[in-house]
Amino acid sequence: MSGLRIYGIARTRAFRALWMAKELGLDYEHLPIEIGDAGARSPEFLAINPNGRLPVIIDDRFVLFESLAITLYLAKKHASGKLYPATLEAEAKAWQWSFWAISEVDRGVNIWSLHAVRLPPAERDAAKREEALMVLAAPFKVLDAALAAQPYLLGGEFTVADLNVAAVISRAIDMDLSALPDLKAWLTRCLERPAARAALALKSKADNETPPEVTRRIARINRP
Ligand SMILES: N[C@@H](CCC(=O)N[C@@H](CS)C(=O)NCC(=O)O)C(=O)O
Repeated sequence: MSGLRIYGIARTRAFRALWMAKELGLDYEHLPIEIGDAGARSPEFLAINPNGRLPVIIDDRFVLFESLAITLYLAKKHASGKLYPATLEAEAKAWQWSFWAISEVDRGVNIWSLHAVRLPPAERDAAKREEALMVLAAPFKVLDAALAAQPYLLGGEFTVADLNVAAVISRAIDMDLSALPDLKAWLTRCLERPAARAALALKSKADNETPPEVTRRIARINRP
């Protein structure tokens, strides 16, 4: 046992850490904590992550929050020179794509999926869905163009940069991506990896078991 604990139900951004742990073949404990007062905002959890959000990991006694900081840390610790780039420049490119994913596309994909897939049909807001698609249009074109030139974000091999961006936009696989063929092919390729499929199975199970009131809460607490 590596002493790694991953907190957060797989429906949340904990999916990203779970995918990385599976990609690396790590032995870990998954604590499928729920959002809100029953889980991530309980006094015990706030003592670990004062943000009250998921995911967080404890690796032996090292505590880390922010999903993509977690994946970068795990990749660097366990797969330097493989999943984690060996050169300074390639490492910086992995950071570039990771920060890009969080700042440019994370929120839009989340809002789109709530109002296209996850909320009960009668509660989906078409205006929010359309606005999310408008916000995503320009960055998705950038991603599509980057992937027209090479099969993966840093070149010929799958790395933490691909895992981070593909994990952040994984719910976009349900969008009509026909105008973005290189993005679509790359996202499909990434999500078909055995580690991704195993993590996605956990995510789908958690999605299917999520009561509508939790999904409503997620839609309510989404920051504007
Ligand atoms: N930037 C953070 C965002 C974390 C986040 O917002 N997590 C959501 C679940 S996916 C959460 O815990 N929401 C519950 C809340 O804010 O009360 C990360 O990537 O880890």
